[in-house]
Amino acid sequence: MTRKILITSALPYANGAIHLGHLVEYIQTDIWARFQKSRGHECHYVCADDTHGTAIMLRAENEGITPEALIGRVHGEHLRDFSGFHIDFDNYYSTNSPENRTFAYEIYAKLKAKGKIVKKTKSQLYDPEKEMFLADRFVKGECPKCNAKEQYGDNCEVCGATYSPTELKNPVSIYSGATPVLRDTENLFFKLGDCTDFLKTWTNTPGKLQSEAANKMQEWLESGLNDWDISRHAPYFGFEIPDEPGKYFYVWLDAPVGYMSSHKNLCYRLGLDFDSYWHKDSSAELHHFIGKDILTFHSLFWPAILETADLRTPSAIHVHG
Ligand code: B3M
Ligand code: ZN
Repeated sequence: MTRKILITSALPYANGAIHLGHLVEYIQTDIWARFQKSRGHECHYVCADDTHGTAIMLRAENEGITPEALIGRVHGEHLRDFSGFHIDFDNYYSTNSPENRTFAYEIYAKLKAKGKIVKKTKSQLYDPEKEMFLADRFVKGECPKCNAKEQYGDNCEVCGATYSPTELKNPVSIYSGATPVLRDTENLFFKLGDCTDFLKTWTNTPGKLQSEAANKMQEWLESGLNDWDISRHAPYFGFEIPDEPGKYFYVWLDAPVGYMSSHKNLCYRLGLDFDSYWHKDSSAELHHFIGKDILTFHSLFWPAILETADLRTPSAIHVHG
């Protein structure tokens, strides 16, 4: 029987070069894709650059160019390096594409219509000189537990403590060196907790995850799932959220949607039936190859979002170290 198989590797960030660590993943995925193709299956291997977020915006600013110019240049560099290693993508696209905007908006509209988006105000660190909110890794200070200096806002590399950036002692913004102030901000959250039963079943379905990955996910599920903050404030390079001026989708909301967009763009070029792969009861297979650091995004947030948006969920997530 001919299987329909869609294969992806994680989308590399568009703020730096491909290195050997990346190739661990692309080469193994490429081997698997070639194997499935050689067996005569209808098989496509798609990927894209992950182009949004603060890091890319600031990198462009430092280079004195627009984010669009930066991601355009990096796209060329990534393609050159992948083809140099014979990584044979059927499509290599970009998350800053019209398809990706359309899908991100459609999925968000669906989540909202189902009452799964809520607004909440939280207190966040703000750089008064740069006039922007600071993500966890953009503030440094002293660890609240062991007082080690020069630690990021999410965890301490000396004692391993995890904390929120507001707990850092003597915090400074890594952009301007200014002392951040606390500001209330209204953010949009996806009610991930409502998907707990679905995710318990999904992560334990044989074949979805390796047992080590499934076990790791049980820890998250047992400790309870928090609502997921999917919005970021301007200035931000990404897609502005419909009817929410000044708020943008957090890069991790539209990044996995990039798998769909790259596939959609391929289907358009080859005249293939995109919906037959992505509708809720599709018998086509969807395989994601990823590194372990991004497991939660692929085995919790992504299936939860697909399920809530009435789309198919992944057949399997293949995780490497
Ligand atoms: N760009 C993070 C990373 O490269 C991220 C992957 C996106 S996959 C949808 O580790
Ligand atoms: Zn510490």
